Amino acid sequence: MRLFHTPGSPFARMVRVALRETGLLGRVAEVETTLRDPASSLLPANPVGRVPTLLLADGTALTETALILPFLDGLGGAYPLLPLGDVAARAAFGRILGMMDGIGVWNRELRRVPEERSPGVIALETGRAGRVADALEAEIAAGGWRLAGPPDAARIALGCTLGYAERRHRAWDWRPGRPALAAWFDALAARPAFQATLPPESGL
Ligand SMILES: N[C@@H](CCC(=O)N[C@@H](CS)C(=O)NCC(=O)O)C(=O)O
Repeated sequence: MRLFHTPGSPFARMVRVALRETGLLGRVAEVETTLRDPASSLLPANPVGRVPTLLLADGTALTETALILPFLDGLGGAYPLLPLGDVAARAAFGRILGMMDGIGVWNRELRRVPEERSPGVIALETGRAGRVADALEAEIAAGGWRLAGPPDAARIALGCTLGYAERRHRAWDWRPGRPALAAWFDALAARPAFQATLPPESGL
């Protein structure tokens, strides 16, 4: 199997962290690719052209993080990323994916030339990210989101989302007023799987 990724993608990083945490990395070759590029090595495998894309041995291209992580669970890793029947774990994972989607939209706006940016979109996504972060701060301060043992899909997704904000979307200063979330993130980010997949810093 081959995992197409780019070093800056928070979604691809979720899969890369999961492969390391579950001990499945030896079964998947990580292939760095390019995005929004007609010559991308990814396009012959997946016309959608997005990462993460997991290319299976029979040529099937599995895309979407929310589909790839459950597929990895079927490979018999060290522990389940999304335990079967655990609706709360899926809800938590889905919420973080929604948060990351919104930050991605916000980041895309900021990469436009200033006169093409939509203040309305930026305000909407700033509000969405802040709302979710505030909910997380309250939950963690109340003892939720414990970091005992290796992280499940939701924890991996949240670590990669905040890691994206730290290094590739610094327009969002998420730490002030959220000490529990900040301490939680710092503890998770110290894990070897996160350290091995740090995204490059961008100018934003
Ligand atoms: N919903 C997708 C989002 C993946 C995604 O947006 N990937 C970005 C990189 S972070 C991408 O490949 N963008 C290329 C493009 O939009 O052409 C998932 O969860 O995997």
